[in-house]
Amino acid sequence: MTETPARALTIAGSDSGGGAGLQADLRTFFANGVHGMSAVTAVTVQNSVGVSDVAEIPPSVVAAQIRAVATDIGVDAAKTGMLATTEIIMAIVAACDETGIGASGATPLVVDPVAASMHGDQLLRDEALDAYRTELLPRATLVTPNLDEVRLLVGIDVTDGEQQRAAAKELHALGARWVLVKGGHMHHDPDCTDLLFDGTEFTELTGPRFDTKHTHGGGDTLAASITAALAKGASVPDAVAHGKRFVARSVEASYPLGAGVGPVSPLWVLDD
Ligand code: PXL
Repeated sequence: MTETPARALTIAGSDSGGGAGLQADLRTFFANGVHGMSAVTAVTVQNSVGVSDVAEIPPSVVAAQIRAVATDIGVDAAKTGMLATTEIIMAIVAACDETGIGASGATPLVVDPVAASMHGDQLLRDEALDAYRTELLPRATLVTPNLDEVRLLVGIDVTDGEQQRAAAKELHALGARWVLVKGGHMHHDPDCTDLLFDGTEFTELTGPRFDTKHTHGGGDTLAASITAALAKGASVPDAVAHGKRFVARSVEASYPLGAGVGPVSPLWVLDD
C-alpha cells in the first residue's frame, strides 16, 4: 500500500469519443500522478467528426457528485469544463461554496470556460455566459479562455499582444484572481504565446506551435495539468508553466483517430 496521492476533481462533460472533456481531464490527472474524480455535467454523443447530441445532467445530481467526493475523499484542486446551462452553473457554485472549492475557499478552482467544440458544436447555452461573468469568474483562482471564449466573455476580438493584455485586464476585473489568455488561436504567430495576469504583472509564456490538426482536448489537457500541479501544492505561476510544458508535449504526441480530428495525448509520460 502507498500513500494517498493528491486529489483533483473535474466538473465537466463526457466526450464519448474519449478525446476531450472529462476523459481528457482524468487521463491528464493520472499522468500527473494525481487521483482524479469527476462530477459529470452533460453527456455528449460525440466522435472524431463532431457532437450529434447532448444530454444535460440534472443540476441537483451535478451538485451531489461534488458534495459526495468533497465531504468524503477531499479535493486538493478542482477544475470546470463544459457546464452547459445556467442552472448547472448555479448548482455547482452552491456546492463549491459549501465545500470550500473556489478562490475564497481552501481549494483552488481552475475555470476553463468551454463554449464550443473545435467543430463549432455549441457546448454552452448563450444565456449562461452571464453566470460565468457574475458567478464563476469571481470564484476562479484561474480562468483559462481561448480567444473565442475571450470574445464571448468580454467582447474583445484579440489579434495581437496589446489586445491580449486588454482582455486579461477585463477578465481580472470580473473577479478571477489569475487570468491565462491563451494565444493558440493567433495563427499568424509562429509560436504559441499565452499571457498570464494577476492584476499587477503580465507574464508571457511562449511554447512551440506544432503542425498538426489533431488537437482535440488540448484546452482540457492544459487546464487539467495546471489543476494537477495546484493539487500537488504548486503556486499558480509554477502550475501554469508546468501545464504549458505538459500540453506542448501532449500536442507533439497527438495521434489520428477516426475520420476527423484526433486527440492530444499524455501517453508520452510512459516513455519518459
Ligand atoms: O475541448 C473542450 C470540450 C470540453 N468538454 C467536452 C467536449 C469538448 C470539445 O469537444 O466535447 C465534453
